[in-house]
Amino acid sequence: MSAARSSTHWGAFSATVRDDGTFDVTPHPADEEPSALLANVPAAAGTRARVLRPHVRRGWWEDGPGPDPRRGDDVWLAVGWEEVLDRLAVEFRRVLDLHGPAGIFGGSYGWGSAGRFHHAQSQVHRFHNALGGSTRSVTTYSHGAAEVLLPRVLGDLSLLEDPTSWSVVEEHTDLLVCFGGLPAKNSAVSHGGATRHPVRGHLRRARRRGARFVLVSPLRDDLDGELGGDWLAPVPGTDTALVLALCQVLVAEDLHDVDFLRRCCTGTEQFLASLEGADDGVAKTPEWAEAITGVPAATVRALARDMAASRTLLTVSWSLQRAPFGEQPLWAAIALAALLGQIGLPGGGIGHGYSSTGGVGSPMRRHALPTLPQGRNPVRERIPVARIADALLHPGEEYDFDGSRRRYPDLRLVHWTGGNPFHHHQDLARLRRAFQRPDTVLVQDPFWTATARHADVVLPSTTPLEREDLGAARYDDHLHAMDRVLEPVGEARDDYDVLAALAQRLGAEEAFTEGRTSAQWVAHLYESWRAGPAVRAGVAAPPYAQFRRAGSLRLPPADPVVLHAGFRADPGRFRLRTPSGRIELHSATIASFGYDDCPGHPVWREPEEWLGSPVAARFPLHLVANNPATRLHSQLDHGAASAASKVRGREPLRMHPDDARERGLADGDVVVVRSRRGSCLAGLVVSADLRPRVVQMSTGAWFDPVAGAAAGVTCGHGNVNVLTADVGTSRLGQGCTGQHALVEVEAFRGALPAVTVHDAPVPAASSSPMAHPS
Ligand code: PGD
Repeated sequence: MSAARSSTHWGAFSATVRDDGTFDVTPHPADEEPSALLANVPAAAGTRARVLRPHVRRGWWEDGPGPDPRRGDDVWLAVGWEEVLDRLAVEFRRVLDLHGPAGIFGGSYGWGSAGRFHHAQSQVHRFHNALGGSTRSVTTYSHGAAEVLLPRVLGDLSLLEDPTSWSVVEEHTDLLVCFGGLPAKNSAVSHGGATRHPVRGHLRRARRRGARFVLVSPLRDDLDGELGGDWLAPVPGTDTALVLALCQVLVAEDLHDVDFLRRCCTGTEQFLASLEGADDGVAKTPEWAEAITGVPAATVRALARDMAASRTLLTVSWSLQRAPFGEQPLWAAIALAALLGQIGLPGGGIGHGYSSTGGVGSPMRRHALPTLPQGRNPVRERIPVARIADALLHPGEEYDFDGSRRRYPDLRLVHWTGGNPFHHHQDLARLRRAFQRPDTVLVQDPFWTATARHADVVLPSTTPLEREDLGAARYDDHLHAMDRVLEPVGEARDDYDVLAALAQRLGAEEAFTEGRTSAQWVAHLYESWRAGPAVRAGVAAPPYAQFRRAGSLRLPPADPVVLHAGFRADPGRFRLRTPSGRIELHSATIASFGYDDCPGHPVWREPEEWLGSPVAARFPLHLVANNPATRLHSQLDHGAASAASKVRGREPLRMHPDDARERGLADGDVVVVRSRRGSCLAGLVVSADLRPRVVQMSTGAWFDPVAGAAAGVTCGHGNVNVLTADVGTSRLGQGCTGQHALVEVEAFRGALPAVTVHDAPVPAASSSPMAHPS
């Protein structure tokens, strides 16, 4: 038996490792609400789903690089490390010589694992920069639309990154109106790590003080039942109409804060005129909204009055902007908060992403954390992250983004490390076609993810359990020494060592490694931090050896935030970084772009797929494809907590009892879910916690086209992204719209195929002369 400590995006823990390599996980003692996801961690130690050796796709290995329709559907050969690294070095050199560094796609988007040095994306970016750079992506799948909108409207990302602190909300807010709720499952996770999970505690104490909660979501469990909130369940995708009607009531009943609007906002006149129908002749009254949202007009009026009479905080979850026209609900809610005039008051105003992740609402630490320097990327080419399939399918084609007209680059070598686009992207059948276009796809991952299965070369990575690192995150109050809990599984290597070996073959070893081993790098990052940012922040950090022995270091608390308090008090002195220096309810800049899908002020636009659209005649159920409660994205889908949630091995799909009855379906049935783009199997869970005609299925079940082919569907396991559409939020933000799709559900009849995707694909029994038998 041995003991070790480590950290994940969903919590820090200590592990007791038995002699046979199995282990138990004990949450960090400071954690008042440890995440259930910790139960998945031991699965990382087993060999199931692990890539045990380097593998190549036969077509690539034998026929050389090039677009290939067999990619994703070819034979795997297990090969040796040295020969595969040699071949990869030749391919990197070929692409660099013929197409330049812009021909390499190194966006490599993904959450990877916690850990400051072994952070996969930082590693791959540093490696590419040592070679001359690569094409990257901008913005995120989490909040792509918000990242583009907020700087235009509020001047920066503080609403997203550092809104008013939970401790202030707990003490001051009387009414929390939560668009998209405050889902506890999401606050369990925080990028980089979360030693403590304080959100539930803050909410409980606010409730005990007498705060009232209003949940606005098609799903009742987007707010903890113990908070006793009122539940408004608008038709999915119609929140903007609801918010505009709330604004209209405030103005019509003279409840809006004229002084705040005059001092702190611009574009008020245009926005108020649009509420009365200046754009389209239609006043945005509660009756107008009722016909769209299904929320009674009287409820809207009562809520608007309550908001004006209370210290009110609006919260808008990230999920709301992960849908067509996703900029609109957020912008409309900012306008509503401005009309209420409480922005900058303790516990009033608006926040974006409270409980969309655990960190938001904990004051962000200002000082730098230990960070691997990435060098400089001379390639200026950047694509919006969720436009990857378009870029691969349409090189050279023009597109719009945030006011500029751009052209997709010609990507020849795709290198993905620490992310899983066949989990996070939409319309996976289209992504499959896109992945057949480049010359080479290289994936480094510990697991046989669907992305690995669509690669030419798969290199086995260690998991954080198999390496030493530093754990830290900008909202967390601890710096952790992450121990090596286990020996590497199979032939897995650290991403750093793999990239160093490739860099050496490409003449860039010194630039990439600076002569350090990974252990030396971890110590170096810590000591550089200790001597610089830690000193400036007044952190008394011990020398590295002492820190490692202690296991963790408590960081001093950051001061609670009341967002925009200074601006509110003196908008002339604390100007926002918008063109007007104020909150832009109408943005002349956005209006000047001439985008009909994102005009100059917040508007309601009908998405192509919603319950009021013609598509609903064939696909009459609205799917909410949200983030999962039982795993992080697709990570450790075969772990105990995730596996326990499956229904007959399929990803659960929740449906209202009325809709199940209408279709003759019962709890526990295996069903087929179809959209205009694809179909998958799912396991039915009947629940009254949804609005009728809404179904819910989480992301992250591994894409299983093999089981799908046997069942006559696109995925036999239940990856929702075979159903969702690959379109951007608008020409402004081009964000991910994976949250919503229209679907129909029916009983699955026939022999149920086994889910194959959690087991490694079988390498060819007899491989080419170059390949090693597995
Ligand atoms: P993960 O499953 O976290 O998903 O998408 P993301 O790609 O981040 O993928 C991380 C991968 O990194 C895993 O395959 C894991 O094995 C691998 N990995 C972990 N550690 C290491 C390491 O050390 N080295 C290497 N090489 N690999 C490692 C998440 C994305 O999905 C996000 S952030 C959001 S918010 C989106 N949400 C939705 C949504 O709401 N609805 C839909 N339909 N789709 C979404 N997709 C998006």
